[in-house]
Amino acid sequence: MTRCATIAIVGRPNSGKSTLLNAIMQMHLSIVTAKPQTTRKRILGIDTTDDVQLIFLDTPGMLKPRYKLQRSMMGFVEESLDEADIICVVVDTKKAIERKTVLDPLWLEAVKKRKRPTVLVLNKMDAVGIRKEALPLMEEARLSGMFEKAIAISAKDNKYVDELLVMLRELAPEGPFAFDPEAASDQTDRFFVGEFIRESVFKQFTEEVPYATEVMITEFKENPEGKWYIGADVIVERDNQKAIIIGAKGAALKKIGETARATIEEYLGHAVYLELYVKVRSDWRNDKAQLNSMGY
Ligand SMILES: Nc1nc2c(ncn2[C@@H]2O[C@H](COP(=O)(O)OP(=O)(O)OP(=O)(O)O)[C@@H](O)[C@H]2O)c(=O)[nH]1
Ligand SMILES: [Mg+2]
Repeated sequence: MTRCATIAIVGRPNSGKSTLLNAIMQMHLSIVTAKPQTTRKRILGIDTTDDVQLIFLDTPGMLKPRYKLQRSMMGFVEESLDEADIICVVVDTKKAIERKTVLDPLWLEAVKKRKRPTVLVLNKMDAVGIRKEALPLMEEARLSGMFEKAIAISAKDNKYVDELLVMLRELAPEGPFAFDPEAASDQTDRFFVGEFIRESVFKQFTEEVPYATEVMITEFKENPEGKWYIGADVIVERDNQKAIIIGAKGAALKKIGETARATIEEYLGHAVYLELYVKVRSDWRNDKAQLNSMGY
């Protein structure tokens, strides 16, 4: 009999959820940056080992939404929690030690009310000087009665990720596979390519620009003879942001393209010709129709 579980990966922004998904998948599936609120949609990754299939849903970091985009992002979290057989809460351990508690109001109620087997993942243990400092958090977690299991890991260094997988496989209920065992995701190459371009923008700019940027793939042509052609709109909210993205003599945009192209080519296993157009759509983050057209 096979086993199959959908696992929602949730937690604060920047706690390392996407890094964990990538460590599990052993590939760059979900974009990672040093900035919070990198992930905006639900990213699905499938790990099939022998007779157990784990379907991971990486989600945007939980926060109190201030604009419509964030409201939609939190909608993806809620949907993922509803779908999940198992919930994985990822915590930045160093920050939890500073806060002196692992129970975080940003996710506590949303996780509790689902009443699903929940695993606490104390992440970024490599950044915790003295490992013993995490013990009170473990004890607090145990006493809360909220968690089936708890584990201390470093997603970045791929430490104890295998042990976490063993835990999750044991918790997985019996049932048929939901996906082809060879599949890594249900999302399209187009989607991931857009994400890689957004990642490149997040990495290159500070402050508001990355948050005001969205990417839409406009053309995706596979070419059996040579390079594939990919055209994308890089959408910002204001003219001054457009000027920043383009940079002097187009230098900034060129760099965005070069960084993104390297990631895209590695992902697709194919050389691509990437063309980026910068467009202004004023206040798209608060515009329902615009957000809908972007899949939010
Ligand atoms: N030191 C350390 N840093 C980590 C670890 N895991 C993730 N990070 C870093 O934390 C930052 C955020 O990582 P992400 O994986 O993007 O975090 P996230 O929870 O997906 O963030 P959002 O998508 O914004 O909610 C990046 O700079 C990662 O390199 C870890 O185990 N140790
Ligand atoms: Mg993320």
